[in-house]
Amino acid sequence: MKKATFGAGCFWGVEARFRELDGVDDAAVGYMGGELESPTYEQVCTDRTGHAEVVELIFDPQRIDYERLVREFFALHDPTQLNRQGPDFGRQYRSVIFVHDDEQRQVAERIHRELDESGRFTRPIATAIEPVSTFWRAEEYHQQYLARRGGTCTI
Ligand code: MHO
Repeated sequence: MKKATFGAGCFWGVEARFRELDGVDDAAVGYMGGELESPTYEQVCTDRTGHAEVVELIFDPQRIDYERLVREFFALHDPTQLNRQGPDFGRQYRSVIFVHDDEQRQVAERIHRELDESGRFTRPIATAIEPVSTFWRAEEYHQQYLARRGGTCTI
């Protein structure tokens, strides 16, 4: 089993989308990439802690490879929006891939470059590629939020 971590706006919808994939055995939402230890949702929402809302995936590389996850990531949000995703504004909604090792970094950079050069988007890809740091698991009511409450997300 391996881990992958992505930020692509409001984490409710991102978690729901990744959970649908065969080979993704578990997913949890949380915060990464900021200064404060053990941040709360309210703190992250102020855009002062530097964290992004992220989804941490546990996947089986025999059944789904990292490249496929990165392609799904780019497809499920608009990676050209800087510090924003749809109606949600702030650094906490930034588009970011937190890479766990060099191999993940190479795949993420290659697909980022490929998409930038493809002409598929009229604006440059704003997605940051950052080294993984502490995953602060979000409050339980945010876990599988859409599955439990019904409804959809804006992305
Ligand atoms: N605009 C969304 C953001 C939620 S997401 C967990 C809402 O407040 O409903 O950041």
